[in-house]
Parts: sequence; C-alpha cells; structure tokens
Amino acid sequence: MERAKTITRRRVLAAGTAGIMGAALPIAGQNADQAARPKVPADPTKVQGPLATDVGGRSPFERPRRVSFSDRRTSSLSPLQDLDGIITPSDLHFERHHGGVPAIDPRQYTLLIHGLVDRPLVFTLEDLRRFPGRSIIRFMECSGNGGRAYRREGNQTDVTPQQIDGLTSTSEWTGVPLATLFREVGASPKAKWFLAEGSDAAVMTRSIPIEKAFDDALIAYGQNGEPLRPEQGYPARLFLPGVEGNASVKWLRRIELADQPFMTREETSKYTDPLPDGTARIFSLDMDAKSLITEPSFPDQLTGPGWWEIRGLAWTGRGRITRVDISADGGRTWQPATLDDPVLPKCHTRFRLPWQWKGGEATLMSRATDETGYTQPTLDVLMAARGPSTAYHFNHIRAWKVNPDGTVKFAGGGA
Ligand SMILES: Nc1nc2c(c(=O)[nH]1)N[C@H]1C(S)=C(S)[C@@H](COP(=O)(O)O)O[C@H]1N2
Ligand SMILES: [Mo]
Repeated sequence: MERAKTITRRRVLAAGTAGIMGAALPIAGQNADQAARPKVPADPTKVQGPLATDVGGRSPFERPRRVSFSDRRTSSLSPLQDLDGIITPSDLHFERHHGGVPAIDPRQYTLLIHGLVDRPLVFTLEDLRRFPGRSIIRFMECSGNGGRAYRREGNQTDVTPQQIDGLTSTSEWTGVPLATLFREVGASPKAKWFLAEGSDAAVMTRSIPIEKAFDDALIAYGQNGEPLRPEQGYPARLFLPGVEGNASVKWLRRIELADQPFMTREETSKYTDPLPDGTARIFSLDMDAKSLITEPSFPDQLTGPGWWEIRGLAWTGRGRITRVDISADGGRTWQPATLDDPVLPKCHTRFRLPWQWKGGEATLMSRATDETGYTQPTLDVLMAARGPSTAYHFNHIRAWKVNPDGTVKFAGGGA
C-alpha cells in the first residue's frame, strides 16, 4: 500500500499540482486490495510469444489510421489525437498530392539544377547522398489545414483533431542543404528566386525566394531514419522548414534559378489569399504560430471529475514556440502550459497542463506565442483581417467544449 501511495505522490509532484492537491489523492487507479492483481502464470516458460521478426509492426490492439475526406484520396490526415510526443510515425505522416504518388526507381532518379548558374548540373541520388548531410526535426503543414475550423461548415461539433487539423506532421528529415548544391552549380548573384518542379502527374511547380536556399532549405532523402516514404516524395524532395507544405515539392526533378518568380498556377490561382479589400496576399509562405489541444477532444468522454492532463501541439514557421497558454473558461482566464523537451525551431512542440474538471461545462482553448512575440489570434481577429473567402493559413485559436456528461465536442473559435 505504502508503495502505491509513494508513486501517486510522485506523479502529483511531477504534474506540479502538489500544492493544490494537498495529500496524495490518487488521480486514477483502483485500490490494490480490491482490484485484480496481475496474473502470474505458474510456469513462465510456457508463455513465450512469437520469435524475432525482420520488420516489426504495431500491436494488434493499436489501430491508428490516416483518414481521407474525398473519394479521390488526394490527401490523408494524421491521427493527431492518437499520437504522443512530437514525431509523427512515417506511415501516419499526412499526405497531399495533386497527381497521385509516382513510382520512381532510385537508380533512374535525377535532379537538374540550371538557369542563372555557372555550371548547370544533374545529380543522381548517389550524388546527393555523397554531399555532407544534415538531419533536422521540423514540422510540415499544408496551408489549407484547418479550413474546416475557420469556415465552421454546418457548425460541426463531432470532429476529431485529425479531421480539423490533421494536415500537419513532424519528421526528422535528412538530406543535403540546398545551399551546398547552389554553391556547387555556382548560383549567380543575379538569381533572386528558384523554381522547384516535381515529376508527378501534377508537375507541381513553385517559386521560392533564393534566401530560403541559403538559409535552411534541404533536399531531403531521409525521413525518421529511413528513406522517404513514396507518399512523402521518394526518393528526394525539397523540404522548406516553416513554409507552407505546398512549396516543399516532392519527387523533385528540376530546380531553375531566375531573377524573378515564375508565377505558376500554384502560386497565383492557388496558394494566394484574396483579402476583403480586393487585394491579395501572394507568396504568403511562412506558417504562423498555431496550437491545438489533442486531449481531451472529440470523441473522448471524461469518466469523471478530477485531474486530467490537457495535451496538445504548438508550432510556428518563425522559430521556436516560447509559450502556450490554456484557458478552461472560454478565454476569460489563461494559465501557462509546460512545454516538453525538445522545443525546436519550426517544429511541433508538445504542451501539457494538469486541469481539474469540476464536472460542469468547460470550454478548453490553447494559445501559442512564438519567439518573434507573435501570438495566435482569435477567430474573430483573423476573420476581420483575412475575410471569409480566404482559403489558406487558418491558425486561429480553437476550442473544445466539455459537457457535464463528460463528452467533448469541437467548439470552433470558442465564441
Ligand atoms: N510534386 C508534388 N509535390 C508536392 C505536392 C504535389 O501534389 N506534388 N503537394 C504539396 C502539398 S499541397 C503539400 S501540403 C505537401 C505535403 O507533403 P506530404 O504529402 O509529404 O505530407 O507536399 C507538397 N508537395
Ligand atoms: Mo498543401
């Protein structure tokens, strides 16, 4: 008995609530005198399971799944509510593709870099791997992510974090810095933009300011310790940390340097934000600070009043997250959450806050601030700035309503 109590107290201290809680009341668990003890087989040698396998799999009891909205399956969303920590397992990384997933033989793969350069060069995958490499843990988010939360279609309440915001994921990306390749080809000082072109049926093309190449752009061939998944651009993609996902062109086959942007379809007709005053935001590449509570969320049902840990993810394309505040009363009062190590730039950051549910109605919200001092806006503020018809960059504060029966429903911007 004493042992169980000690563990409980330690847990409470770890959660930083000892002061509020006083004595070591268990947060969860049954009295060990009454509960069933672990079953111990008489002969442990008789319970040996399957032998070692060459490639592992998930426990059959865990079934996280990406989901797709459209029958055309042009995208699938990460199950954010099923994940701990900050890394998205590669097979659950969200996908977005405009022309399917091409099958590329890595031995046939080439990347051409030309335009305003001294020496146009073609690189094989082997060539790319030979350059000094780099691994970075960074998020990638589709700038169309969260449109559902912004428009509040049908005022849906029975939607999961995955359905609202599942077009964001974090991986460890490995590759060669684009700056290295630009030095290799001898990028001209006249080059101000570069075009990235994919080899999928959509021939995705985007123009990127040249500074990004010399900052932190990567030609990535690795994801979470293994080659990129086909869905993520195998065998090589452009990866632009902190930038809207669309510009991280997958199945990359060509880069052209120029003195101006190319004004492709994807940066004029698409990925441009019409504003209420008749102008438009174009090349709005940076992802603004955002956060989302992933637990509790729909379809959770809290089993009773008491201590629950509010958990979620925060991220920003402009550096590190410096704080996340949580409100349990619809935005009237806020409390700072704890940020788990590591807090990396342009990366999902895990936040947590112990919360005592009294059993009544509560509206849970999270609000992220990044190192530039920018704070995630309310839906009203964002809507006033961008208007109702904008189609990208929906980073406003989200809300979840906890009902007296413990059910949790999506509550849009909270108001
Ligand atoms: N070649 C190519 N690159 C592409 C796309 C595409 O359709 N074709 N989709 C873009 C979009 S809209 C996004 S959000 C990201 C998604 O990357 P992911 O599928 O690895 O998550 O890839 C981008 N790169
Ligand atoms: Mo996207």
